[in-house]
Amino acid sequence: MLSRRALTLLSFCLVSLLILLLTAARGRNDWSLDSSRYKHLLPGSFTPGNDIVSVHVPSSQPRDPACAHIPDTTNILLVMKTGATESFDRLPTQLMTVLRCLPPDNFLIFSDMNQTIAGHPVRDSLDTVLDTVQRANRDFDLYRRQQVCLVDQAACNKHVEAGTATAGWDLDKYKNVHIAEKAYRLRPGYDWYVFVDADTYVHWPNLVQWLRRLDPARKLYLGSVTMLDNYAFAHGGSGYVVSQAALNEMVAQNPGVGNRFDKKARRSCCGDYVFALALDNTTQTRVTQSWPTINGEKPFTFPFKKDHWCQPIVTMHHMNSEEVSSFWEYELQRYADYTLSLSSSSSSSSSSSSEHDPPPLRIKNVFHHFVKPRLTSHLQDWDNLSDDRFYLDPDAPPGAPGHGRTFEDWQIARAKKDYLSAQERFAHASWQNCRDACDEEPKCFQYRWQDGLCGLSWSFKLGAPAPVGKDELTTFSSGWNLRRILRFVDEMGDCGEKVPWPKVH
Ligand SMILES: *[C@@H]1O[C@H](CO)[C@@H](O)[C@H](O)[C@H]1NC(C)=O
Ligand SMILES: *[C@@H]1O[C@H](CO)[C@@H](O)[C@H](O)[C@H]1NC(C)=O
Ligand SMILES: CC(=O)N[C@H]1CO[C@H](CO)[C@@H](O)[C@@H]1O
Repeated sequence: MLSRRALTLLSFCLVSLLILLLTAARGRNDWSLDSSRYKHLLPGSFTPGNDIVSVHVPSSQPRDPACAHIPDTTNILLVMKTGATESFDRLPTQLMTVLRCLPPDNFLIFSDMNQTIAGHPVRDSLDTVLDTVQRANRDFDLYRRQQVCLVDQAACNKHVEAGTATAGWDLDKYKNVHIAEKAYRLRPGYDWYVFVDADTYVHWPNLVQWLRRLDPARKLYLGSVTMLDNYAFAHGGSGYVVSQAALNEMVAQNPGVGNRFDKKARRSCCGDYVFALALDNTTQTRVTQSWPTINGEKPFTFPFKKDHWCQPIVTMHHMNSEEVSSFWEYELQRYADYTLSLSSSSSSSSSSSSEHDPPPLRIKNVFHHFVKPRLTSHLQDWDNLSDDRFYLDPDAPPGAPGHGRTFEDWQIARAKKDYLSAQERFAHASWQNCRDACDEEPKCFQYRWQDGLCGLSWSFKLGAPAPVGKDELTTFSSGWNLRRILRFVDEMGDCGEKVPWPKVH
């Protein structure tokens, strides 16, 4: 007779065996790794004298069912930047969703202090900034304060007079080049390095499909182009992708690159800009425009139109925890069907894994899931961000809408003043007139009116609630020309087979 203890032990062994068998079967069905891609990264093959390139071994962890749709990511390192004032607001959701499916070796989190979040290391990116730059520099007040905080950071920051958001921002610009340097030193063997913020959403299935088409042995720096002082760089919040070749040259062949740009960072506005200067200076690599696939907007602010429709989406920005979570749920729901249909056919190991790829998620899919069900013809106390053309009267007489308010210079610059039709001449006078002006203009998809300012838009976006108005004049009114939107959707059709990935020359 078996004792109770032996029985328990036996059933435990059986259950473990069953789980092992199940996960092994699942592992074969993953969108498979093409190991030939690693060959060109073997030491010495393209960067003579480089001693720190290591070859990566795919992890054999059992896969989480929520990750069944995530293709092999082991040649991509995700590097997420945050700050101690926000890390606990943003990272837990990222770790439960977008980061959940990455093997722990595949991502690094950098901040402005050493922390752990639910066991995940968060690394201080600033400890290597030159002493001469840190000392007597108000930008580093928050950095120093955080380190002596006896309890949680939220409690320590609560009674600080200046906003911690601006203090966090002042520190942020010193991080990017050091993060790039530290990330490459810690994990030198990846094809691609993807740098994002903690409120950036990364859509992995598309990222993997896109990067598979590109050669990491070329010096590449991909992102959404922003201009500063006539210099083009990749916007950090949208995220930027740097190839092995570019980062290797910048870091491995330029020891101390972070410190060389500390003083420049102090005089600059932004870390993403300083990163671009450092990369350019050390490797002569300039940004390749990858917008709108790399994107600074999110589902509720996307300006849908021809250039925001068939394109696949890889990143979105300003996503709070709730938005990250809802997009993740959508992602799981969308790929559930593909995963099922793939699991029977993909067991033969084919190197052209692209034929097993699910169709990429395009911007229009985001419209259909998140925006279309929410559009109505008219909303009060709502700002739909209509700002392509304005109608306004800067000299509105007493009693007329817009009297006494100030218009911003950029609004006046975008105002139509000449050749006004009868309709347009009074578009600023009420939301109904503004709506009629939109209906009259063939390219207008939506309008917004408030206090003598009528805005029309050549794209459609959902927007956000506006401050509640005191009366009809101060109330924000927004509306959509639904007929025109549906006709556009119809005309664009299913976008065809060809996927407009960003052009990388
Ligand atoms: C953070 O941790 C790293 C690695 O353990 C260490 O080198 C560094 O000095 C720490 N930074 C601070 C400010 O304690
Ligand atoms: C890089 O910066 C250094 C100064 O730090 C400057 O002397 C050099 O000319 C720059 N190189 C390039 C290629 O811009
Ligand atoms: C909520 C929101 O983003 N509102 C924006 C609406 O558009 C105006 C310009 O037309 C911006 O100033 C607001 O910030």
